[in-house]
Amino acid sequence: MEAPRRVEHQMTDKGYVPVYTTTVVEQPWDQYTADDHRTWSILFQRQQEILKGRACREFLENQSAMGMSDARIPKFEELNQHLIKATGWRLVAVEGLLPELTFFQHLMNREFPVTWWIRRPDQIDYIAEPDLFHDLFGHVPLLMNPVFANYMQAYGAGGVRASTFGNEPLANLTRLYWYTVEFGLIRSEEGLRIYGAGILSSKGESIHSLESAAPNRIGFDVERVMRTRYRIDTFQKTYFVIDSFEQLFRATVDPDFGPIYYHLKGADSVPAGAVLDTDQVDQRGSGEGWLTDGDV
Ligand code: HBI
Ligand code: FE
Repeated sequence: MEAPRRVEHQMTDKGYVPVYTTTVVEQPWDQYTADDHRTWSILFQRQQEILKGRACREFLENQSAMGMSDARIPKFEELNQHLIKATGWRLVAVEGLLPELTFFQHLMNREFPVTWWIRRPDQIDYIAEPDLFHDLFGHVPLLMNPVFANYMQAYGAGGVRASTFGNEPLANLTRLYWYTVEFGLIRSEEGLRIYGAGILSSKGESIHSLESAAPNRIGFDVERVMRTRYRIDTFQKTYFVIDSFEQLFRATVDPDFGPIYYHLKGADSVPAGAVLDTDQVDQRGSGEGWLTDGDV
């Protein structure tokens, strides 16, 4: 078998562009260098510290239940034993970003694609694309939770369906993923907590999302979320807050996605930082530090 590649964004004459790959590979665990394990270890320890009292209980409990630790980069096979038992999900190793439909098909089949390679030491604080740390540390623990696991599968199935409906439903669905799976907050008895993997794998945003006065924090509404634009290169201007994973699952599965797209068809999209009259506002952001370039 060919050695897995490390597929990253590439600089071209049109700027920095994402490169897609569809291959599923074996995790080449023996190829990780001492630097790779050290990067994992540094990031793991740093986030563990920050996420106490910030990440939702389901994330923290399942992370230790799976046996993830700072000692070394985990072996997917070992994690899979826990995951398969808990929810029937399974990790598959990939070389980088997948095309949307391929990504949705994996989710629909309860397979979570995890990038096999980890960022370089000079990328510790920021990398544009998903790497091993983001995918594994950020996304995988919650796949142990049965309700969240069902949401992810339903999302994938919705995505496969949406890909036959055209670009608008796909954009709507991508926004839903962004504002829930990647940047979602959840209310709990102990207070507001993080469940979105994009936040959980970022030192700065873990603090910003919960404690900063700058962003909006708005109650989750599936159609509102699907209309809301976003940008990927700065902290979010708005976070959407769910009450429970059941709410997430219900909102996206009961109505099916079909009627929602029909209802949304042609509806104006909403700028990332906007607050609407119909919003349930937990915090109206001060807007401090918001970038105004670009269309969001
Ligand atoms: N591919 N490997 C990988 N990981 C992702 O998170 C991912 C992807 N391809 C597409 C994608 N995410 C997004 O389009 C989601 O919004 C669905
Ligand atoms: Fe992600």
